[in-house]
Amino acid sequence: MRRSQRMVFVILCCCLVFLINCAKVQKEKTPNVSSVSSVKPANKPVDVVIYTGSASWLTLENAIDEAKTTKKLLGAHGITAVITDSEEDISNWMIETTANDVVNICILYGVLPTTIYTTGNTQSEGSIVENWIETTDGDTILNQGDYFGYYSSDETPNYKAPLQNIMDLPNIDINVEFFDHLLMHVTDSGKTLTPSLVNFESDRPFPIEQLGSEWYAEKIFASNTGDDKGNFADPIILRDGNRGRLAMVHQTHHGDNPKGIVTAEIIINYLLTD
Ligand SMILES: [Ca+2]
Ligand SMILES: [Ca+2]
Ligand SMILES: [Ca+2]
Repeated sequence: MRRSQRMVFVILCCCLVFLINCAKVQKEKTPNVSSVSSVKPANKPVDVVIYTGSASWLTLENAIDEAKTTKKLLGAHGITAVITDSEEDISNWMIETTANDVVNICILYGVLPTTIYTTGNTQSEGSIVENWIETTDGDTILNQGDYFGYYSSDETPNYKAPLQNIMDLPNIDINVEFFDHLLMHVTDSGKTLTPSLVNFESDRPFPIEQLGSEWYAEKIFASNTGDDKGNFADPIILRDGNRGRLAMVHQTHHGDNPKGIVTAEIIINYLLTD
């Protein structure tokens, strides 16, 4: 072989090696579609998020235990739930699931994260949580322990205004001064939908007669009369016309209640049934 022919041969060999290497790298960069999609199924947001960053009227340890119980029972029914102590997770997920045509549920333990409702009641309108429940998704805040929204996650008391601002009912008041230890009797709906619910003393039973505008008692699981005609109820699901919901479940002052199980039953047998 002449010197010039050898040079051409060497150059061709180099080009061939280069192209083979390029092909290899390209192949390695190509994602395995089936394995990616099996890890994140269609990027669907989770159904239920449970906030355990802080709690009021139950210890944080107790709240985490109840959260784990709820998550485990939901998981057994194919309902996805995430437990998080991150306020940012709550707001990001809430923005993601606002008006997505799916019922989503946020479980709180007596404390409202500042990321979805600012401290100091400066958001009488337009908070992330109010926007979230004002669509026809049927999205639901489910509160356990202290009066819904009474404390903010930075430990500032917001008192009764969050409930008033979020419901757009300026006088709504759970009458904290008068109704500690009010006995709740399980209703027929409660017996059917929440078999783990037993009669108990509620410290913040919801005063049904104060409902106004389009809010109504969608489902009463226990009340002071044991039926839908009582003046006070807990657990209860309140609904804003055909929009979102507030559920109050075992609003008790360190009460020894089956909070995690009853919450799971309400979600499985009522809110996310189908
Ligand atoms: Ca939604
Ligand atoms: Ca509003
Ligand atoms: Ca408002």
